[in-house]
Amino acid sequence: MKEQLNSLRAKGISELNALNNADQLPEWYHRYLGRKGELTSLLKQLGTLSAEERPVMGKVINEFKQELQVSFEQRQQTLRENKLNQELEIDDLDVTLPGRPCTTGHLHLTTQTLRRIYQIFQEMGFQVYEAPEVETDEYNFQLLNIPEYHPARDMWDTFWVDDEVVLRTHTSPGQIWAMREYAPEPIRVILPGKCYRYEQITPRSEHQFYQVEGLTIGKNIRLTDLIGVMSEFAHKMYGAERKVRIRGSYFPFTEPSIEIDMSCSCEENGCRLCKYTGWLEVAGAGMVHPVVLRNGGYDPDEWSGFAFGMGVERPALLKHSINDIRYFYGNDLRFLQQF
Ligand code: FA5
Repeated sequence: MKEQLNSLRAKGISELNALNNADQLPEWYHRYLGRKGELTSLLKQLGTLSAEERPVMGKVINEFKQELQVSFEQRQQTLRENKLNQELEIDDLDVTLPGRPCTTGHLHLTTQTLRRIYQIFQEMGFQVYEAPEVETDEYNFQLLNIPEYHPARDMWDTFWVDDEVVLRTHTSPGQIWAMREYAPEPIRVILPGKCYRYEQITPRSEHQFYQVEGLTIGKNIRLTDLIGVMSEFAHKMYGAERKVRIRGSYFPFTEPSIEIDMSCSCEENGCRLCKYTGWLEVAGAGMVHPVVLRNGGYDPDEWSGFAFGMGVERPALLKHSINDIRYFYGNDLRFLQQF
């Protein structure tokens, strides 16, 4: 058995030293030190020895096992170091090179525009009020004086969740939420939020966009107050040189109703964005309809108010001379990084 052991040692160590790749190590380990390896089969033969020889040979085999184990670990270490050195040579890694700079992110143009709008209206005494993004038919239409089957529903191409629930098509239902919370006190709020419409995507229209609604309720509020607030907003947002145009319009929840246009950044030369008219509609507005005042809990004989609903992306288009609203949701960093 001693001879067997000596030849196994010589063979094991020479094979171990001949390995030149760390991937070959597990196979060597199984062959010599594994549960079914050559050393284990030698240990199994101990039972055939006499009682005096058995402890002596057992000790020799254990010492041999430890020797193989240590040799294995040393070889493993050497091969791993060789492999690392080879990789470093091949990769030609220069650890002294400076790292690539990380660019810091910034607010999306829509958020920047929203914050500027908040700031301007805050300076005029408006508070921000948030209303739900998923609405009922009742709030999105009926309480705004748009009953079922009313032809004015065609003004808003609607995403229906079910027969009763819609993704809000405008921020105007927030008027009812605010009135029902504040009645019978005066109100001066803006209601920002995302709106959804099942409509054709074009350079000026998205199916998902932001609006900021404004609502003022008080005694003796007039249309001239609305025009004053909108003109102040336009001049603070775009500068005094930008022209504002007021047109008569129709909304079921305001009477009278108007629409507010801004002169386009193409400076009346005409472009796709303004459909070559030189003007872009940015808001609908008007005096709150008596039916809506009543639905909100205010007596129309005593109270009056104005409301407006403006887009957010369209004012940003005008401010930065961008000619297509689709860039806002395209997530193209070459566009976003410019702002
Ligand atoms: C309304 O949504 C009314 N609720 C506005 C209103 C509020 C009137 C209060 C009276 C009183 P309109 O559909 O015109 O109106 O939309 C208002 C503004 O939202 C538009 O002027 C435009 O700036 C923006 N807007 C509307 N549709 C889109 C769209 N598809 N993509 C981008 N912006 C849009």
